Amino acid sequence: MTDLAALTVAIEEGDRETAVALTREAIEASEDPGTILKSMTAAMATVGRRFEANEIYVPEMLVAARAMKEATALLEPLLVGAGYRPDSVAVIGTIRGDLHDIGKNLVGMMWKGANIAVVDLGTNVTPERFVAAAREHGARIVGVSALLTTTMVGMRDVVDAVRASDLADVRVIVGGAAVTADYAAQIGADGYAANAASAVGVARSLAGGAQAP
Ligand code: B12
Repeated sequence: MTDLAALTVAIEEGDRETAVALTREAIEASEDPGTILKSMTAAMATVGRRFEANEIYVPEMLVAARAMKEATALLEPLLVGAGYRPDSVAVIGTIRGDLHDIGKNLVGMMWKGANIAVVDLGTNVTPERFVAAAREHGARIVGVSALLTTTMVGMRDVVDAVRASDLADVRVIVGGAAVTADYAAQIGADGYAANAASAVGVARSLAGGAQAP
């Protein structure tokens, strides 16, 4: 059995090599991907707490995030699964001014795993780009991520831009550590999910069985 506690520590310490090796080992040992993922996200929670307590600074947070990204990339094929046939399309991105993308990437992976085609716009995405990409790809879902209290206010602009466009069937789902269900309701978003697993149910119910073009 893989030492998943050691995986958590490796990510916290930004030890990419160990994090990747332990993730490979866990996958080869057929550990449940959800359990592996939990041990990774636990590391990010600790890193956040330590940053807040001024025990670590941005560089340490950055190396931890890099270790996390490399390790989660190995999990993607397992989370997405084989025989992927999309039945709706989502565009997803991190809001303008915000560079955090780990949570957004996980939501994208879970959506792909749920047969939703995902167009990932990356980070620092303007409302106009969300709308243009949704139109271009015939998306039913626009997923917006924000991790900062200073950037989450921009989510309202995405909702407003979608409403002001000709995309009447597009539903906006918001999430990210800074966002709450109350805030989502306040800005008029159609959906909110606190984590990548619950984002699947929310997207499915809002996509309403629309077919990919
Ligand atoms: C890693 C990290 C970084 C990395 C990001 C690297 C990367 N590629 O993402 C780096 C070092 C770059 C960084 C920079 C900064 N960071 Co930072 N960062 C973090 C940290 C430690 C972890 C975030 C993370 O990846 N979590 C793990 C993922 C899995 O969780 P998640 O993002 O919340 O996503 C889940 C849910 O929220 C949800 N979700 C997420 N997105 C979406 C989208 C949709 C549509 C849905 C439905 C759901 C959903 O599902 C996800 C999976 O379950 C957090 C602390 C924390 N606990 O959040 C601070 C944190 C977010 N950062 C913080 C700060 C202050 C900063 C900086 C301003 C620091 C600085 N002084 O420069 C900069 C800002 C840079 C910028 N312009 O964006 C603060 C924010 C405070 C606030 N409330 O505004 C935090 C909370 C740390 C703290 N406790 O103070 N950071």
